[in-house]
Amino acid sequence: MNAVVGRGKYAEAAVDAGKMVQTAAEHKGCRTSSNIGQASCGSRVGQGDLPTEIWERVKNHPCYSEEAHHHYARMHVAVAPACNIQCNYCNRKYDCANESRPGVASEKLTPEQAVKKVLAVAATLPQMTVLGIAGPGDPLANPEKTFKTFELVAKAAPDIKLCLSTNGLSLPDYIDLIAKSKIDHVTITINTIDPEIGAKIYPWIFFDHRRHTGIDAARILTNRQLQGLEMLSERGILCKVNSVMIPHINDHHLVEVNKAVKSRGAFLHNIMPLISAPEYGTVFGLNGQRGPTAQELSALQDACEGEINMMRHCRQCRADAVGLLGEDRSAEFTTDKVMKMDVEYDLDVRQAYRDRVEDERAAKGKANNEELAKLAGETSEISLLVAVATKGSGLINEHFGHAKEFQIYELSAFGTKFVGHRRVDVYCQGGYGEQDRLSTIIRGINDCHAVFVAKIGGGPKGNLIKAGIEPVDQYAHEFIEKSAIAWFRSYLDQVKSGEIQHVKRGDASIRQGALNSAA
Ligand code: CLF
Ligand code: SF4
Repeated sequence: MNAVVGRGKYAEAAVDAGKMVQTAAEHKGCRTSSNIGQASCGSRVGQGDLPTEIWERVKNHPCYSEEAHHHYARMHVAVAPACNIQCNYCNRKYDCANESRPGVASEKLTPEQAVKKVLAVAATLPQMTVLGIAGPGDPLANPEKTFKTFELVAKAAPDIKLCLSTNGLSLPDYIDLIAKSKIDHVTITINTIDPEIGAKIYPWIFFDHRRHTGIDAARILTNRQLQGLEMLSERGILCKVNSVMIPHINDHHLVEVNKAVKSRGAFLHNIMPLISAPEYGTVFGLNGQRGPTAQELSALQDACEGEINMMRHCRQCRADAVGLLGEDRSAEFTTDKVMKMDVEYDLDVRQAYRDRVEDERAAKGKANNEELAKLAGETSEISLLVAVATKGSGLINEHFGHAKEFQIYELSAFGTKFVGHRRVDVYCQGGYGEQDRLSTIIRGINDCHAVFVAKIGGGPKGNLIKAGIEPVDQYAHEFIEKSAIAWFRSYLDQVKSGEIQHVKRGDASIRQGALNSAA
């Protein structure tokens, strides 16, 4: 199959690479369900239909594989302060918002400090498998520091994968160096392929020794991004495209972007919500531009889902993030602390840890598949959402009151499908629960039929039941998908027997009655 199909009119004008792109995007059938035999990096349990060579490159990358993000961590080093464009959602006081959320400014590091930090983290967290450079500006606007850091890390820690995130303006100039530096994963932020839309997002770029503005700036940026994507795809470098969803500016247009990047060989598309709180001082924040709701984001991700994998587990992490996605251990690795650490970086210890994780993943896959097999022949069209409190490892292992986020799964006769996460304020405040926070948490997961937790107190349990959300703690410390499927089978049985009545998500009123009588 030829991966270059259906170029859009803007892209047509933008790039003429003249070659067909043979890439990882050629594989088909990307679903994020756990169906046995279902394929792709979205597959919950294995390689599926991904070529072995591609699978080996994504299976331990927490951003490129949703399943891997339960087990493996990434870290960023903030070696790239400068930027060559201006985005209306960015305030330079903070990290690059193309790969992070605003509100935190990273400590800037030299390449030598960065490699010491990488070794310190690698020695402490054997689950850290990927080093990314994602700011705080644009890595390719700081090429010396960026490539020096990658070079030092590749020599000192050869088992760590190298990952780069860029706005794409300088990308075509560095393809050879990226390939030579063994950078295996590149993210390009592409918010539009229409220069008129681009002019509403980018007030200026600095290119070819001068500043460009308006439609001219946006056209140059788009051309360079798409050209860079094609060139990377031709080299077999895995590309993820990030897009910031900006309601009424590029939201509907992102479906076109999705097609354009898919046709150029992108492996994964990550549509992230605009964050535009006024306190961050961005143009969008100050002019009242809102971000999308969780439902709007989810609907757009659904609309784009097809042959290209959609990333739904991005946590918009900071340019010095450390740890599993969703946890932030950067405070343990400040420059002061790292420089004082005696680092023992031991490849064997790290490999032994990964072997243990692989055993756990295999056990999880087997358990999930066995449970899923019990759904075979199920014809119910019911699908519903559940929330899960987890600290990682694919287990239901977090208390309701300690959860900083809930992972959201869709359950249906096809199995489970990870559809996102919802950040929440922690309910438990050292021995007592905050009632206001509980109300906010319940509102945040109100479209879910159940919440799976390792433990939950009587107070929140009662409130959840009143809200029509079933608190489920009987699967504490068991695998998420296996437990969710077991619960779903029992739910279907109750619906079929007339014990409960199924209501569509978001409408908890009827189910509330059923739960109240059960409480
Ligand atoms: Fe970092 Fe980005 Fe590499 Fe991941 S993050 S450079 S691809 S290692 Fe991941 Fe963080 Fe989302 Fe980025 S969750 S913001 S997608
Ligand atoms: Fe800010 Fe990143 Fe945009 Fe540069 S590319 S302006 S650092 S969001």
